[in-house]
Amino acid sequence: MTVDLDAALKFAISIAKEAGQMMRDGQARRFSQDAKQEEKANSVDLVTECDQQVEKFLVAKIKAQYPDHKFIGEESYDGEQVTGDPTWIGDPIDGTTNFIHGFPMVATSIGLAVGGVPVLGVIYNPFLDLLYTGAEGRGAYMNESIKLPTAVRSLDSLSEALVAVEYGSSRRDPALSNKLDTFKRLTGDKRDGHKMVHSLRSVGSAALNICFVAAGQLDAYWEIGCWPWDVCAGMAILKEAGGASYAGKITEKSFSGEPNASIMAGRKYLFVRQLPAAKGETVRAAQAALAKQFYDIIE
Ligand code: 2AM
Ligand code: CA
Ligand code: CA
Ligand code: CA
Repeated sequence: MTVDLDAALKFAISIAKEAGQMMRDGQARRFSQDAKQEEKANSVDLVTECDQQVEKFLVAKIKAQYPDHKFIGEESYDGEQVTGDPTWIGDPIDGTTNFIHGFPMVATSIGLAVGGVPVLGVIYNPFLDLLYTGAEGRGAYMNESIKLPTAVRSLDSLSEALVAVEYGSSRRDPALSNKLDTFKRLTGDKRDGHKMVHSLRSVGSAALNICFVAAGQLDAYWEIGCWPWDVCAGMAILKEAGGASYAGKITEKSFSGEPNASIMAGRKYLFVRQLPAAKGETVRAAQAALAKQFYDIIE
């Protein structure tokens, strides 16, 4: 089944904008009613009525436009696997905790995978009116006019990097301690044997983190625990912006050949931005070298 990506992109942008309006309205309504949210797995894994409304809206629009395509989304997920069929993979609200608090790092994320590979992504932050898009062979853009990446500086070592991380919704030890240990190894002083990256950022939206890496505004994003709806759209955008996605269990082989692995490779991810090709080295090799420095710290 072939998909007209130009038409699909136009369609995805239009439903993302509509979803954005639902999110602005939903947030205003929540604040005026002092609405409460539901807890899923625990008291930091939250969902609102708006998450569910937006997902229902996306499903209905996609089913009407593409009756032969599949859909996987966070709020209706029931164990579906990503197959080779055209599959829309969406997160109605990425950054639900931010949405609840009114912190404006919130987005709707709409991706399309064909053959198990993300080929199209639309990520819209309605609170800052930021739209990130990408489709295979067509480049990646911010607000439909600014081509990504906007900034490509050299980056000789991970210690020069600005890196996104998140705390996730599982706060149990030893998983949390392991994560915090990694944060320490990344940020700690060189004299104590740590990497001393420029800093870590935790803005609370996986989709937006990947967009910032695609734009070159962040150097890398490391995550454990992502689901396909957190990364599908972002991976399509990042690939078109010349960035690299490393997914799943990392072995030496992960750093050879093409990155941008399958979205079901596992729940660990590392995203690296576009880099300038230096001294006869390819961009891919430079990105792999940076990823390797990362994995020497975290694996
Ligand atoms: P959500 O808002 O759609 O739930 C902040 O923690 C970011 O990580 C958000 O993008 C959030 O998505 C996502 N997230 C939620 N639970 C997670 C988990 N267990 N592991 C990794 N990311 C998670
Ligand atoms: Ca969630
Ligand atoms: Ca999410
Ligand atoms: Ca979500």
